[in-house]
Amino acid sequence: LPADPVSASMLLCGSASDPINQNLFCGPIHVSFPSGLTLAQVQKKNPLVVSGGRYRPPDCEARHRTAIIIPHRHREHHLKFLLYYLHPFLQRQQLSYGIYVIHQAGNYTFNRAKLMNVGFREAMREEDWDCLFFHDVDLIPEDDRNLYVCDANPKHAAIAMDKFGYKCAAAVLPYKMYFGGVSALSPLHYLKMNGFPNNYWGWGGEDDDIGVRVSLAGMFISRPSLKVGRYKMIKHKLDKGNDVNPKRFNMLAKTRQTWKMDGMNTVEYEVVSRDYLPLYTNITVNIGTES
Ligand code: BGN
Repeated sequence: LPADPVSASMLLCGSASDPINQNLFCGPIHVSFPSGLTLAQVQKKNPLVVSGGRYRPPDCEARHRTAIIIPHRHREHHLKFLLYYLHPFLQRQQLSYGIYVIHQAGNYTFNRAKLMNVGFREAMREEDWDCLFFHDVDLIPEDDRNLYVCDANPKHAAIAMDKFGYKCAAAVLPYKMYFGGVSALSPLHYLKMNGFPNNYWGWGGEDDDIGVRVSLAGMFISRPSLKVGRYKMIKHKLDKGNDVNPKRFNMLAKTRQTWKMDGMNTVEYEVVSRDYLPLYTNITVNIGTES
């Protein structure tokens, strides 16, 4: 490819001689939920974010290209707060980024992991992202040092949540391995584990399945420190259309047999609409029903 004359002359973000890289990181972030916040206000505060929720640092060339994938239905209120915090947070990290909201059409039982598979395919179709953050809509990162870039292994970023008293989830849950909330995988990691399962309908277990896939595919889970991987969860009631999945224990017991036959290689869906909104790309998708 011919060199782009603009970017060729631009300094890599984070270079020692990059003057705007000084004092960007402030460590802990105070997270509260201002009442009356509107998307128009969020937009106004982020003038450099362009159509589809895309951004690139104006004065240096980003070292990383990160896509944020948010599975969604009926959580507009939470999405607004997440965007309010996430846009400035990602800009302080000098990332080139895009935010994708994958909205499940219809009222059939929610399927978080399948929506992530859709997000992966649709985001990669648009751009050569080097890292994907699979992000619950109700989790707000609370520390600027929590870098939204990929590691050599799949990363579990949401390791200390207020709902678990900011303790390591392994100390709170009845099992050691927790991979829920927010995780970061490179496209290679994602394809190596055949993506995520498509058949977990309703709440629970899909994140555990994903965690098991990581190790079945011969990878490890990397984590930030407890101090840095902190998240505040926006309080909410159990969602309609996302009942606890009673089959999750049986399904989890079979991940070793199923992971190669169910995942990115079998995902089927129909994109209903794709809208490049000011703060995010909204992909509404029909993912069918349980077979
Ligand atoms: C676990 C759920 C996860 C959920 C966490 C945190 C299951 C499967 C049986 C082990 N897993 O218990 O899906 O993210 O709680 O809420 O229910």
